[in-house]
Amino acid sequence: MTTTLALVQGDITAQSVDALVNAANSSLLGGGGVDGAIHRKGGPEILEACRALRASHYGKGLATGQAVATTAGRLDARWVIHTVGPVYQGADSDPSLLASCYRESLRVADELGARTVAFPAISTGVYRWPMEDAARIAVETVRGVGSAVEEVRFVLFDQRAYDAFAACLR
Ligand code: AR6
Repeated sequence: MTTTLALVQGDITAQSVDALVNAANSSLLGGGGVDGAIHRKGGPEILEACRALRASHYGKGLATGQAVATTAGRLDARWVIHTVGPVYQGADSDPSLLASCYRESLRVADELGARTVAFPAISTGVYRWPMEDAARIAVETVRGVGSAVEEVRFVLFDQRAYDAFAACLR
């Protein structure tokens, strides 16, 4: 089955999907940007689930490029898939780690049986990955993954991000 790629400009926490992807950090204990918005709107159940995951599996933190799911709390979704994007480091950056976030998130989504998945533009905020490059990596990776997910929805916060993703989809 082919996965449909959709683009929306807006707030990822307002999406109604099976799974929302969170641009988290390795602590899994929250932060700013998308992460802050997801925890604020989803409520304390998500943080509780993250703490439990840390205690059981990720005492040293979730590695960059990996993904793990929790409840979505009060969000209009069944799961939040937390993934840790790479911090942009200019020429020393490793695009395969950013690609891995999309691939691993979709692998987790498949395991869960999620049919609709919303992604933010991972690593393009606090982690400073240039938007055009991040958009290309995101679109190419999702297109290349064989997943049972029916719809991947990229939810872009502003016009510039939307335009960058739209250019890659054309
Ligand atoms: N919905 C959709 N996109 C958003 C939203 C939202 N509500 N809020 C911000 N964005 P960032 P990162 C966009 O910083 O770069 C956190 O503190 C934003 O404009 O959320 O992967 C974590 O805890 C940008 O384009 O994630 C980590 O420490 C994109 O989402 C660190 O930030 C990603 O920005 C992760 O940094």
